[in-house]
Amino acid sequence: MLDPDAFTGTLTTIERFILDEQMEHPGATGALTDILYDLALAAKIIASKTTRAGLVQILGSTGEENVQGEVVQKLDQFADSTIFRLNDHTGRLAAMASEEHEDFIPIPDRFQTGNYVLLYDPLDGSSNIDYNVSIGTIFAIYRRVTTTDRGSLEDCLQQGRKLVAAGYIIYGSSTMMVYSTGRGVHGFTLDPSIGEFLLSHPYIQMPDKPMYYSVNQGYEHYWKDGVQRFTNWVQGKDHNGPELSLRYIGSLVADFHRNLLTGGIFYYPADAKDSQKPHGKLRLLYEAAPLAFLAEQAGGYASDGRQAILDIQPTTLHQRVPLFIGNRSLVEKAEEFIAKYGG
Ligand code: FDP
Repeated sequence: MLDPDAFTGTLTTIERFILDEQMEHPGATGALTDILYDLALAAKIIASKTTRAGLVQILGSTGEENVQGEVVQKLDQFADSTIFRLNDHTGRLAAMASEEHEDFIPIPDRFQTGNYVLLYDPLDGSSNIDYNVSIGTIFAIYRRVTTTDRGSLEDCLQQGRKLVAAGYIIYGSSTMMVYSTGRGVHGFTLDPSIGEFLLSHPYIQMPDKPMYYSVNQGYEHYWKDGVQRFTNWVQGKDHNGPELSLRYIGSLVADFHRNLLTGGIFYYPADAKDSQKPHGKLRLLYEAAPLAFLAEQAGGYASDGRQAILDIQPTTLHQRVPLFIGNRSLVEKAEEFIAKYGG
């Protein structure tokens, strides 16, 4: 593992850092390095639009709905096609899947395929686009499991434990890319004046003492008893609760990012609000699993209330799961309440 202290006082670009990590693996082909570097490039291209969204009149919906029945925003489409177009022809991927597409996305026949699979949520938190609230991109990289033909659905439906790398880009007051290849979580902040991501947060660990709980409490009356009682406990209403303060942006990447740095728990439980979505709103493959990978790498934990998110075997591309993610002690407490009172 790279020495965390080695970065104190240095000016390290994301390219340098990714290459240094690659050199830790003597047999590495460089393909994963190049995928990560292309994602950093996608981040810069998407950030150039999110920061100028009002100016270029790109705000607003296209009027279409995506496969989730949500209104598609123009920036979603832009982010989606940017990531696809940077990755379809490189020969490093066997397949892709995006939250915006119903089926997995094969690599076009005219291009070679490679050993990795990329799953992504191009613009998460998109209901916030028009209101200048932070939004994000989430990505997950697996090794392909099939050996014949070009990539298939099977390559995309992998357990989070098999992740090779995962991360997100947050478009906020600054743009940051945070990722892990299983050797710690590292954050890079974009310096727009030079167009480079610079290492700003090496080896992120969730603080032991959490500050916030984050949940859409407007849906409280749709929750099961276990989630309700857990929330009372977190607030300190119940005996021994930690009395956390509430912060909820409603943009998963932004909520997760804040809690990663401050300590806390984000949850989007199963609720009775929409009978079409009995398992909550968030998607296992595009949201829950990659963030769970980061949480565990940062000393935290993610659960669906009953088992580790990373242990769930996906059965469909757009599968939804309840998500409890953050400090391990808090997530395990949520599991305890759910086991006892349901959730
Ligand atoms: P959005 O609908 O704006 O794209 O999964 C999408 C997501 O946002 C998450 O980013 C966010 O955490 C959640 O949905 C917010 O949902 P609620 O509005 O139901 O709280």
